[in-house]
Amino acid sequence: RFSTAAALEDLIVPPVQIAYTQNLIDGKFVDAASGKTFPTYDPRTGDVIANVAEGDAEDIDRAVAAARKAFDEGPWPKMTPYERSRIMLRFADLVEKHSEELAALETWNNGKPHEQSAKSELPMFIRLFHYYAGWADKIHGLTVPADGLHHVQTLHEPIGVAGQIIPWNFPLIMFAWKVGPALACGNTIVLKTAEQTPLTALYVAKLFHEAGLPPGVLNVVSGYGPTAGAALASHMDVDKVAFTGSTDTGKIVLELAAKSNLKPVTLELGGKSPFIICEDADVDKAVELAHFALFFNQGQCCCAGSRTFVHERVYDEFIEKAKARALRRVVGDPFRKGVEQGPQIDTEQFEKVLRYIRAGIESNATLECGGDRLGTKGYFVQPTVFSNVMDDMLIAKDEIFGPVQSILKFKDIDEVIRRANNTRYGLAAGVFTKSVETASTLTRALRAGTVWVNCFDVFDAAIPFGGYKMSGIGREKGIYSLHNYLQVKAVVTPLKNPAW
Ligand code: TXE
Repeated sequence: RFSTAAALEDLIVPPVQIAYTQNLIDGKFVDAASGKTFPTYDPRTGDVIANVAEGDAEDIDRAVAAARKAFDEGPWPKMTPYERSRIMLRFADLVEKHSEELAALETWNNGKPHEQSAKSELPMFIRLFHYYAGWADKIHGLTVPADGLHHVQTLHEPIGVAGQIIPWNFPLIMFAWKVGPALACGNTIVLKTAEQTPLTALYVAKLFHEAGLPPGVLNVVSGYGPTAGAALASHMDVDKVAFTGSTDTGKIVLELAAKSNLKPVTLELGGKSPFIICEDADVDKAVELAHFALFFNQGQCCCAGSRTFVHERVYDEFIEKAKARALRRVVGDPFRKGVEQGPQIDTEQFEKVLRYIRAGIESNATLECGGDRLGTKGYFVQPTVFSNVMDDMLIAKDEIFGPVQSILKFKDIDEVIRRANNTRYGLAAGVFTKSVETASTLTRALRAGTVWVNCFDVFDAAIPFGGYKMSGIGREKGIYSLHNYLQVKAVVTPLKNPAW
């Protein structure tokens, strides 16, 4: 039932050239200081598509020096907010003009369906920069009614040089979530991309300079985590670090920040989000939404609805239909029209997903469908559904980050609240019900940074996103994201006449 071998044998050639592979430091493309490069791959085949400059501590040093200079000497933080906003809007226009190449490059390097890159992620990227450009001239402090004979006000100032480390699952969107608020607030940036997906960030950073961004304001370094990433997190001249990735690496980043200069850290980490289908649910709709909640982006979403809790009254019908839907899922060359699922990002992630599938089978969960790789090359995995999943099974506890749906049965609301919250994560949750009371009870009780009611994965530039518990620290997007990139300065001035 899968769209298989034929589609995978005859791959579509991506309609884009790879123009930028060097690091972008101080407004110029440069080789790595060591002269080294590393390969970046096409996940459809595992073939190398380009060799990219391999940045390490030395390149991070150079990039931080450029960002420091651009911050301390300007012009970026000293420009009027309106001028910054104009450059960000011009950048968004240029991205729009280059959308076709960027969507092709995103899919080529990441493996996500081209329709998703072109119709959803590029428009969202542009929307995010419009949103943050709008904030640039609306950031202001307060006057404070303090006791005593003083006039008190706060200035909201940029924090300085921001170090940003992003993952590979949404290379462009993660760029926008990090770079947008930092630039709107007047900071300068050193961004380290994920080693799997360096290409689109270099392309858009080049467009930013064409739009008028001064040199040194946005520096992009490609490279590995333990070298380039760690150097950025521990750099004494970086004033703030923002990270998205695994919980284990998040802990390392926090430790490096603490051990160096105590820079503030925001973290957006892993998840094991519950998606709760109540007894009054329209089963067909619930199946479709739960399927989307888990399988979207090859299951490579930090907020994936990866524990599907189904009320016992609708459980059997749900399983039957969830299995049928997974079997209908179209897997294949992500450049082909109608393909819903491309390959996993790389061999590590592919092996990890298959390992969890084996663990599910060994722990006696019922394998309803899938369970293996698809085809013989690249990193394609069959859409997989497990039923009869118990809370203590590995597949119910760990973040699999792949197309593997785990379905669990529940009896009543109190029980499902307790079980849904029984996790070290708390990124997101989904609730599916016709009852307002049930929805309100669940949304209050669930310990997660986002609760989607009768919907899932609704992302919007204005909606804050982030985790409770070990899913992270801080919020991205929306007004909340600006706080990550601002310092508050209290200014206290004596009054001459106490009466005033
Ligand atoms: O993550 P890492 P990986 C989860 C998901 C996935 C697992 C492992 O479960 O299977 O993490 O993926 C940089 N100092 N998520 O190995 O290592 C690295 O170069 C500083 C969830 O890709 O966290 C990359 O840029 N930086 C997630 C970024 O951290 C370091 C998205 C993420 O890589 C570093 C991705 C170090 N010592 C994976 N080591 C989400 N929350 O969306 C690595 N990095």
